[in-house]
Amino acid sequence: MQIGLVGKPSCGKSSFFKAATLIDVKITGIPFCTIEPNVGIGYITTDCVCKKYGVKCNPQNSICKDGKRFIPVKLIDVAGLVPGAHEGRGLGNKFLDDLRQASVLIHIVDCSGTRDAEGKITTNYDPSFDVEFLEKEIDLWFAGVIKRAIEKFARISTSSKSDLIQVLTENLSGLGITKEHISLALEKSSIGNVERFANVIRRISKPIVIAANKIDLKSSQENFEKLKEKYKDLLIIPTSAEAEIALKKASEKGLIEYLPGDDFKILDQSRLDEEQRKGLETIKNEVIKKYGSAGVQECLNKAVFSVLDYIVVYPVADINKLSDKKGNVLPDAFLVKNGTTLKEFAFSIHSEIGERFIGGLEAKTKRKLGADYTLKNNDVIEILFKR
Ligand SMILES: Nc1nc2c(ncn2[C@@H]2O[C@H](COP(=O)(O)OP(=O)(O)O)[C@@H](O)[C@H]2O)c(=O)[nH]1
Ligand SMILES: [Mg+2]
Repeated sequence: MQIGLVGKPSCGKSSFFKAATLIDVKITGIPFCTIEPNVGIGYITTDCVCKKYGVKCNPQNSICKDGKRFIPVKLIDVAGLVPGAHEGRGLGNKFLDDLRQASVLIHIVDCSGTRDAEGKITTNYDPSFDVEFLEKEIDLWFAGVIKRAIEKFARISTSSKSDLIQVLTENLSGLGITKEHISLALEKSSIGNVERFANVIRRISKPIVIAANKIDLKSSQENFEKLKEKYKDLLIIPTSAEAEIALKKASEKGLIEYLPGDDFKILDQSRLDEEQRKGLETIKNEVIKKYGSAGVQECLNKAVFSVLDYIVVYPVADINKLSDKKGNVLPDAFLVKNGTTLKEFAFSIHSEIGERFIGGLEAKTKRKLGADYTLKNNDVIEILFKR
């Protein structure tokens, strides 16, 4: 699964990316400093089931720290988008292309009001304009592709709905849009109004979470309240990418105890210099006390669990030992779409396991499970298949 980070130039995309991945990327405040997208691994966090089962786990492709499981996801930091991007302004077409495979977008909004729509320094800028223009640019980009697909459909002179779905699927698959997305969108809207249809299908295939960024600044805090008031149906999470970077750095140096998404604790006051002490104090007072956390982790988690409606499933080779064949306890944590059946899950692990699928066993109840069993959050599952 891929999460796309989008927003106008200098809103803090690269900072958010760095905060989430700890990959050193260019952060400048100069618009268009990122041209090639940065791709990296960030983590979704959840309470690991090791606590519930009273075992010490031994993750292979994820991390468990103090009972918190860190599950990797791919993040993509795309260059800044400006009004007119869908027509190619500011290399907009290329940048939009970089977003094709994203399942969900985090729109980083500079809430401070100190940057205009192009990322240039200004005062009293209203960030709600960004919320609207960015969504519109993506919708218009979708609309362009959909229009071409509809023209193609008109040429093959048929009016059957399944042919329409077929043509749309072929033409839109490059945008990460599936047949299911298209069927769902056609239930809600007709293709008669292309722009509306584009909006509906974009909401389904690339929903947006808003990161109200730079929340450490006073002007951002006022603008954040206004945004929440204005867009009651949007998920808006206050973030300070800069604070998250500072906390992770301080934690790496052993200066503080910090798990992403939580509060932090200073380990030894005497090891901090004056600048560090002041910085941490500001983060505590302006960010943590007011909003609970630096927000970056919450944004990633909400994107996956609330917006995409994913759950976590732990496949094992032996439900009694809760381990794989090599004895690693709770080795894997998989993110799967809520509603996934056991057999679909088997296929997603490996096509061969899917083809040889017999059934499954659930660790807590030791119950036998059939192909149609719907996976639940935190299930520990052994899949049975013909050897
Ligand atoms: N105060 C504050 N500044 C930030 C925050 N995030 C980013 N910035 C600053 O905003 C400017 C642009 O950041 P950058 O990550 O390069 O933005 P991008 O162009 O969207 O990738 C830089 O000067 C950052 O230091 C934040 O959370 N708080
Ligand atoms: Mg950047």
